[in-house]
Amino acid sequence: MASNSAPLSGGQLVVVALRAHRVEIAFSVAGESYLEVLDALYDAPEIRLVTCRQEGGAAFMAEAYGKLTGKPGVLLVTRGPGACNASIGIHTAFQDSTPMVVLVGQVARHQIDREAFQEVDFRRMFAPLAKWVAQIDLAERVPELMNQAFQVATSGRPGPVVLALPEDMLRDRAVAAVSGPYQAVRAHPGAADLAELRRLLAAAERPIMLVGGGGWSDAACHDIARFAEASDLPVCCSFRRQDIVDNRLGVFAGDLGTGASPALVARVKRSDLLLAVGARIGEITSQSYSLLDIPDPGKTLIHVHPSAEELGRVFRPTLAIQSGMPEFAAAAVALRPVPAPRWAPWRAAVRAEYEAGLLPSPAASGGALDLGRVMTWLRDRLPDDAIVTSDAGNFSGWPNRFLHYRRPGRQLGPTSGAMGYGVPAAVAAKLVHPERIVVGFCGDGGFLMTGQELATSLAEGVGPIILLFNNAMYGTIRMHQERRFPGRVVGTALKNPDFTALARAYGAFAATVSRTEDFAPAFEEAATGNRAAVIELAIDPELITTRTTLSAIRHQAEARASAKAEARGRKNPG
Ligand SMILES: Cc1ncc(C[n+]2csc(CCOP(=O)(O)OP(=O)(O)O)c2C)c(N)n1
Ligand SMILES: [Mg+2]
Repeated sequence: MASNSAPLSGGQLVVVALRAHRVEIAFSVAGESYLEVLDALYDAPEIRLVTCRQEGGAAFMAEAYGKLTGKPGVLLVTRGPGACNASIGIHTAFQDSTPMVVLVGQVARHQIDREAFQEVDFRRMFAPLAKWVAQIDLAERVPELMNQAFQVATSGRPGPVVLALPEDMLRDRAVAAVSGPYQAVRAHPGAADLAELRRLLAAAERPIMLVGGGGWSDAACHDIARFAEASDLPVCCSFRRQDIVDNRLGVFAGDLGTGASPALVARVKRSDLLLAVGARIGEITSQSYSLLDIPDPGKTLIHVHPSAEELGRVFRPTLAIQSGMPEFAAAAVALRPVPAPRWAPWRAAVRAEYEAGLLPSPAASGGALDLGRVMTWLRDRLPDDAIVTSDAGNFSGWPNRFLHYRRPGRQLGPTSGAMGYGVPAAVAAKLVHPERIVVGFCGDGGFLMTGQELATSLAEGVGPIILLFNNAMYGTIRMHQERRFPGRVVGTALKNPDFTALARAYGAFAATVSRTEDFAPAFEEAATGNRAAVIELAIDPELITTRTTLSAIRHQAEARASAKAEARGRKNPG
């Protein structure tokens, strides 16, 4: 507890609280509404203030920091416009269960409700986007509410907290005792829960574990993998959570993302017991709620989640266990393994299908730039501690399907599906681990949403490697368009700038790769330099997913449409 007898300004108290909660880094775009906080940071060089170029990028950096470290990502933005730009990262932190503390400047208290300059009622604006929103109206309450913000952001199901800071409150002076650091509160599984889990598991024929969600430490990941191995339990993971269980282990079965393997989806449907640990079993992971029936899942469902509110929310579990991930994983690994489980052939078959999926699909192979071969090379090249970040878009199917994730390496991707995540997340990851290789995957669409944060990366002297998949379109949406409205392309074609010239203008290393054999040398050159690098991959637009082509999708849609028309014609002849 740090007590100060001399009065401090509200802004200084905010920074004293940041220190008390052991904040090492904060991401910001400056604003005149919180000058007092900035000025107090001038005297706190131990907090690295990263000056970003747009609040969306800054918010994604704070989110990626939270996802990577488990500690709240701290974001400082100005009132209305700053908060609006930042909202995408706050929404992502909410959907992705990432701890984050957002400090937003606010108009002076005596001007509130006049629609003063840039005034927004942040409680209303962020109500459905954040885990908690508050405004600090009294300087003496800064320590209390900052403490509450860090507690709420990290406890139970982690998430983003927004604190509005009226500018006159930041100027007020107060004597206040600041306490910290926060202590994240998490539930533990009970002995009866664990005994019931073991009993249900022992009775199963075709069990499968699904790991996902936030709040996993490296130790918890290690423990849950050992638990799976001890009972020979196949483990899949939820959307963009592939780094929880080492993908090279014989128990790992793949991911339930947007490009999930049809074989894995079929296995999860056929399983008689699903042990979901940490995953919400959201829309993407549940393959549009098709994996399980609602509300009765139609199989034994054991759902372990840090939040009581999530358990039984959509699916009614046979056994619900409220627990933090480290607490559950430690208890699971201490359980007596189920003896000689009868599902060994089931686990082996699931794994064999995953391994078969690592062979590139014929429809998406060959060509001057063979992405299957590029990804296979990268899988072998990346060290164990590499951090892979991803934007949202169809290109992400390539790293998701072909790379091997594991701790301490990480996969940082927006389960919210927010475009623009890849570059800022890579910058944030490289700030945390400058000694590691950080590779950020982006499409041409997503890159131009937040690619300006390359400037931040150059300014901070950190060099992630950005792989830019340029197919001159919003490919994901074009794919959906061809499925629903074949041949009617609208709003999805992109006319791009010269990406390598753009990257060089930022001071980054840049190269364009259009042949398989040119990828490795370009990557090695990027990896040996210590500045940001952009490798543009000239993608054949036909290669719309890792499994099929754009024309195949269009032809299937046309065939479906004509079969439907024919059926209609038979019903109403003449
Ligand atoms: C911020 C945001 N805007 C729009 C979308 C809808 N959306 C999803 S994927 C996508 C296209 C992505 O294009 P690109 O980055 O080029 O990747 P590609 O799909 O072509 O590989 C769009 C527009 C989104 N998910 N997020
Ligand atoms: Mg694209």
